[in-house]
Parts: sequence; structure tokens; C-alpha cells
Amino acid sequence: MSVTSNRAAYLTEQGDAADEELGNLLDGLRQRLKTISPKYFYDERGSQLFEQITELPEYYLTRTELAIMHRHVEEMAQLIGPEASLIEFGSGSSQKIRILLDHIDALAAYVPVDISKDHLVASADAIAADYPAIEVLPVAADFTQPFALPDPVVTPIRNIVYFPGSTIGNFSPEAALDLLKVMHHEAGAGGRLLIGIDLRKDRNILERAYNDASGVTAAFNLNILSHLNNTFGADFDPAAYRHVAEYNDSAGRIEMYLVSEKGQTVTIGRETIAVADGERILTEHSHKYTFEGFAELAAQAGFRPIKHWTDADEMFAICFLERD
Ligand code: AVJ
Repeated sequence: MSVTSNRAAYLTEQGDAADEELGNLLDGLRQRLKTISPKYFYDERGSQLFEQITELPEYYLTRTELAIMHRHVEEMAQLIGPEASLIEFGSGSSQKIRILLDHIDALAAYVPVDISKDHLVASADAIAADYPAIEVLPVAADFTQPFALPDPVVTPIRNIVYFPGSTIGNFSPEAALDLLKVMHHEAGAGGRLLIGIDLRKDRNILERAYNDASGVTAAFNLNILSHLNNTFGADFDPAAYRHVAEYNDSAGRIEMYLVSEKGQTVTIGRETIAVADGERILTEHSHKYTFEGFAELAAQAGFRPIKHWTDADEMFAICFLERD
């Protein structure tokens, strides 16, 4: 059976206006530690490079999460229950959702939420074509702010917020808490959260995962500058920067930087910014959690853990939580 949906109705954009984006970018570059948001990694080339990262031998995250999903999907489906609405934060071109869709019966709706509208529409169409019995209702929104949920034809028994990939790690603990509060709000009464987190582990394993031998992560990091050149008319010279990724043990996070290999200036909009020889530009934090540390953070947002699954080496965890 195929579902008639009013899909297009929810594709209102709630993102920042272009001049606001430029303002935020410049604010980051005016700080003492120059900072570029990791959201700028994902232009078309960056998304392709990230796909390549997920296949690297050193980058254990994606394959470990997928293995956990495949292994425990029956139990996850059982806990999700019938006639749920599955709301995926930052859906991108996610393939992980298909594992769930293959096993949950009688889903009320699948609601992918992503800021990039074109990408969102293409992947929502692909899911709708492959799962004709599921109503697919994409929402184009910045999911760090509360957004309006669509109204599926079948009234959901409960909402399940799905946030795979350990993308929560890109947020500082304060920002992660704010995001968990948005998830708590969107989950609504009786709602639940299914979320992937990367666990703390030996620093050598972590540093290898972000400094792969074939240099894909370096290309991914440097591509952020090309993206800014293309989007904001900046004139970064990517060849004059070098990729660095290190584990900060006390903060429990990987830090990625671009290090300037000479004194140089960069022009963006009407602004010229000086970059010193050896100066670092921060491009990403990737926080690693202990299960207890994550549960404590989630508790502050009103979530209580029901169950979590991990791999034999406890590299990665998928947590299932309910609202208090
Ligand atoms: C997509 C945020 C989960 O932090 O591991 C991969 C991004 N950065 N290699 C991560 C990333 C460098 C990735 N996340």
C-alpha cells in the first residue's frame, strides 16, 4: 500500500539568512583561537570525503555502529514499538535508517530533519520509493532550535528521536545539553531517544582514526577552506595549511586544526584577517563519552536510559532512553 502524503508542506526553511551566516563565520575567525564550524565540512566534496572516511581501516566508528545496529535491530524495533514516528536529526543521506525501517512494523511516519534542503528532498524521495508503506515527511530545519513537527496521516503512538553517527560529539557539553533538550521537546510525552555515541578509549586508537595513513581526513579537513572560498568568496590557500588531529585527554575529545605553514592574510567579505606562521584554526571537536558520563548529561535534559548496546571492544555505544 502506498501512502498519500503532503510531504512538501513541511519543507519550510528555518535556517540562518546568508548575511547572518557570514557574520557568524567572521565572529569565529575574530576569536583568539580562530574557529570554523564543522558544519562547513559538508559541501558536496566534503560529503564524498566523509563517505570515504567511513570506509577507512582506521575509522572504526561507522562500521562498529552499523554492526551494533545489525546485531540488535530486532530488540531496537521491539522497544520502538508499533505506530511510532521516527524523527531523524541530521538525516543527510543516512543509510542507517534503512536498517531500522527494514525491521519496524507499522511505523506511523519517518521524519528526516536536515538543514540542507536539496539533499533532504533527494534522500526522502529515495526512502519513500523504497518503502512505499511508510509516510515520509521531511523537515528542512536547523535542529539545534525547536521546530514544528508534521502531522502524519496515522497518529503516532510515540515519537522516537534518532541521532546516529556520534554527531552529538561535535557539540560542547553545554551545547550537547541544549540539543538534548530540543530532542526532549520534539520527543514529546512518552517519547524516546535512540542515539549513537563514541566511547572513550586508548588515545592511539583515537588519533589513528583522525590521522589516517591515506590522508583522507587531512583532505576532508583542508576542504573546509575550499568550501568557504566557494560559498563566501574567501581566498584561503588550502595548500598553505596542514591537518592536525590530537586527543585532548582532560577534555575527552579529538581536536582538529588547520595549521598555517606561513604568515598570510585571508580576505572574506570586506574583512582581511591575518594568520600567523604556525597559527592553528580549530575546525572540529569530537567528544568521546563514557556511558555513565553520557547518561548523566542526558539526565539533565530529562532522559533516563532504558538500554544500551555496544561492541565486544566497547568502542561505540547506541543508547536508548526514555523521557522522565
Ligand atoms: C560525523 C562528527 C561523527 O567526529 O568522527 C570524521 C566527523 N571528522 N573524521 C567524527 C569526522 C573527522 C565525525 N562525525
